Amino acid sequence: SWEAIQCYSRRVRRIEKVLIANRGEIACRVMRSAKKMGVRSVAVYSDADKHSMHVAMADEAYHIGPAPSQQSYLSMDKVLEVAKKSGSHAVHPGYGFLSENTEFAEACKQEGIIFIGPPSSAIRDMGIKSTSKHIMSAAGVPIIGGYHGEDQSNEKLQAEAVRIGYPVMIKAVRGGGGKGMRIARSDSDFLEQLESARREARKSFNDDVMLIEKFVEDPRHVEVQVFGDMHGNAVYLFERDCSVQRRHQKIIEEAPGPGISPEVRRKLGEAAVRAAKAVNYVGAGTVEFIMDAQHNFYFMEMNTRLQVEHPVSEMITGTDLVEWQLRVAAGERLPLLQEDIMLRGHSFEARIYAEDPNNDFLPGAGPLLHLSTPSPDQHTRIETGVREGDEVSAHYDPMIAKLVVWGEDRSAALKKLRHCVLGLNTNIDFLLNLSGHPEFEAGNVSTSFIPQHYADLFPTPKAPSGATICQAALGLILQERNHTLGFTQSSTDPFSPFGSSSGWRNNILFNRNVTLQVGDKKVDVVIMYNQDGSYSMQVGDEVNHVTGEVEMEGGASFLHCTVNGVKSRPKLVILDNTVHLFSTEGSSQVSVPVPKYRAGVGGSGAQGGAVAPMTGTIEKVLVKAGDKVTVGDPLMVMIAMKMEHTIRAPKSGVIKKVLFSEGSQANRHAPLVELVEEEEQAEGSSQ
Ligand SMILES: *[C@@H]1O[C@H](CO)[C@@H](O)[C@H](O)[C@H]1NC(C)=O
Ligand SMILES: *[C@@H]1O[C@H](CO)[C@@H](O)[C@H](O)[C@H]1NC(C)=O
Ligand SMILES: *[C@@H]1O[C@H](CO)[C@@H](O)[C@H](O)[C@H]1NC(C)=O
Ligand SMILES: CC(=O)N[C@H]1CO[C@H](CO)[C@@H](O)[C@@H]1O
Repeated sequence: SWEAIQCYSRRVRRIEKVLIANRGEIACRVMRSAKKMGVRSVAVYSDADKHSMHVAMADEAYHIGPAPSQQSYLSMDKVLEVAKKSGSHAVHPGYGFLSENTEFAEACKQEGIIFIGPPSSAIRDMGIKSTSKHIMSAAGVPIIGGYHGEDQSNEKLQAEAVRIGYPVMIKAVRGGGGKGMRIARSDSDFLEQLESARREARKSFNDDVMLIEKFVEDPRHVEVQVFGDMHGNAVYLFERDCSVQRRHQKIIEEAPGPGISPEVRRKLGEAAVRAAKAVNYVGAGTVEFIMDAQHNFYFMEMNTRLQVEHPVSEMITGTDLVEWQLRVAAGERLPLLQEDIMLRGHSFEARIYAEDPNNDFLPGAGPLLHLSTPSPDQHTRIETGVREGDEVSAHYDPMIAKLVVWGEDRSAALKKLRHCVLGLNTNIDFLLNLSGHPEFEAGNVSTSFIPQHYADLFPTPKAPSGATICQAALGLILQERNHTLGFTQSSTDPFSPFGSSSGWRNNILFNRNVTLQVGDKKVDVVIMYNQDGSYSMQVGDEVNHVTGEVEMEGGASFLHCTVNGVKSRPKLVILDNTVHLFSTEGSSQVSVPVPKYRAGVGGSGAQGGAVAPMTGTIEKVLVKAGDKVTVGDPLMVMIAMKMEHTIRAPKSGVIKKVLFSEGSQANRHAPLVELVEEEEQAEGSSQ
C-alpha cells in the first residue's frame, strides 16, 4: 500500500557500496556513475572474465564461478554471498542475467540489500503478457485490438473484424510457424481468408479455432523511457525508435523517434506514465509500443530494467539514468519533474557486435584484433567492456560496444555517427551502409527495413584490390622472415602457412608462387625478390612494385609499405591462416588456403565445413572414426555465442579421426575431424 511505501521511503538509506551483478559494457557503465557519485563498486566475474575491463574498473572484485552464466552470473546464491561478504548496500543487476528475476529481487530484500529495480510485484505483473495487457487496458493504455472468444461462427468473427478495424490477422489458436495465418484487408475478402486459414489449420493442427487481431503492416518499434520513485511520482523521458532489427536484435536506436509530432510524443509519454503508475512502478522502465504508418500506437510490453539503448534518452535530456536509479533506490525523490525534462537535439546509438554481417550475422568469438575508438567528448560516448586484445568470449552476448552520438538535429547526429568509425572487424561496415541508406536518412524506418533494403545493404562484397593482395603477401613474407631470423617460432598451429610442408620456409629470398584465398576465389601471386630489397608481385596480368617493413607501435604491428608508389600503413594482424589488414578505408582479409588433408575440407574453413566456424564448445559428436559420410551429413553440434551450429560433412568420404570430444573447446578454424575422400584413400593405398 502507499502507506507502507511512504513509511519505508522516509528512511532514505545511503548507498555507499553497490555490487554490479553483470559484466561487459553495462557493468562498466554503472561503475562510471557510481564513481562519480562517490559510491564504491563491487564486481563479480567468471573464469572467462578474470582479466576483463569491468574487473579492472571496480573497487573490489570477486570470482563467482566458471564461464557458463548458469554457474556464475545467473547464480543468485553466489551473487548474494558476495553482496553480504563485501558489505554492499545495493545490487545493480544491469540488463539480462538477473535483472528481471523476481526471486532474486525478493532474496535481496530478505537479506536487507537494496535491489536496484522495481518492486518484484511490478516485474511479475509485467512478465506475464496476458496480465500486463489487462492492466494496461484498464489503465487506458492503447492495446492491440483482438478477439479470442469461443463463438467461432462466421458472423461473429466477421463482426469482430469490423469492430477491430481492417486490416486484421486471422490466426489459428494452435498455429505456429506461419501456418493457419491469413491477413484480411477488407470486409469483402474476410470470409475467403477465414476459410483458407481454417483449411490450412485443420490440415496442419487438426484444429480450426481462430483468433482475430489487428494487423500492423511494417510496424515501427517505439518505446518510451519512464522513471518512477517511491513517492508515487512517475515521468517520461521521451521515446526511442528501435525499429531497425535483425533476427530480433536491435542494431541502431535513436531518440526521439523520427517524424513523430510533439502531439503524438506527448500522447506516447502520457500513455507510458499511465502504464508505470498502474503497477506502482519504481525505478527505470521502458514501455514498448508498436506503431503503424499513421502513428497509432499499441502497448506491447514493459521492460522492468535499464535498457541497452538508455544512453540515447540520456543524451537528449541531459540526464544520467544510472544516477537516477541509485538515488531513487535509496528512497530519494525523482531529480526532475515532467515539466523540467527538456528534449534537446537528437541521438543515435549503434551496437557493435562481434559478428559478421556478411556471414548471416554469425557471431564471432576470439581475440579482439583491432579496436580504435573515436575520442569521447560531451557529444560522443563509447560504451564498451572490452579493450583491444581482450578475448570475446563465446559464453556471452556478442555485443562488445555501443557508439552513442548527439547532434543538434537528426541529420547532424547521423553525420556524426557515420564519422565515428570504429575500425573493427565486426558489423561496422554494415552499420556504415545502413546509416548511409537514403531511406534511413529520411527516417523512413520500420521493422521490415532490413529485408526491404536487403540488396542495398548486402551488396556482393568488393574483391580486395591487387594492391591489398600485395600488402597481404608482403605481410606474410615479412612475418616469415621474422620467424626465420629466430625471433619467434610460432607454431604448433596446424594452419600456419610457415609449417615445413608449405614450402615457404626454404627459399626465403628467392622467387616463388603462392596461392591466396581472397573471398571465395583463389588468386595466384607470382613473387620475385629484387636485388634492391623490393618485390615484384604479379597478380593476374598486373605486375606491382612493392616495398615495405613492419613497424611496431603500442604493441601493434603496422605494415609501412608502398605499392606502385602509393604509400599506406594498414594495421597488420596475422592470425591462424589469415592476414587481416585494417585501415581507415575498411578492413580486408586474405588467407592462405588450408591444405586439404589437414582441414578435411577443400576450402579455408567456410561455414558448414568440418572446421569450427567460431570458437565454441563441442556439444555433440555424431560420428566416429571409420564412419562413412556423404556430403551434408551432420558431424558435430557446437555451441558458440549462445547459438547452436551443426557442423556438416563438406564432402563425402570416410572419417579417419575425430579430433574433439564432447564438452571440449574448439578454436575458430580448428579442424574437427579428419575426413578422407574415397578417391584420395584409394590413391593413397595404391601408392
Ligand atoms: C518508405 O519506405 C517504404 C519501403 O521501402 C516505401 O514503400 C515508402 O514509399 C517509403 N515512404 C516514403 C514516405 O518515402
Ligand atoms: C616479428 O617479431 C616480433 C617479436 O617476436 C613480433 O612482435 C612481431 O609481431 C613480428 N612481426 C611480424 C610481422 O610477424
Ligand atoms: C611461377 O609461375 C611462373 C608463371 O606461371 C613460372 O614461370 C615460374 O617458374 C614460377 N616460379 C616458381 C618459383 O615456381
Ligand atoms: C547505402 C550505402 O552506403 N551503400 C553502400 C553499401 O556498400 C557497398 C559496397 O561496400 C556500396 O557500393 C554501397 O554504396
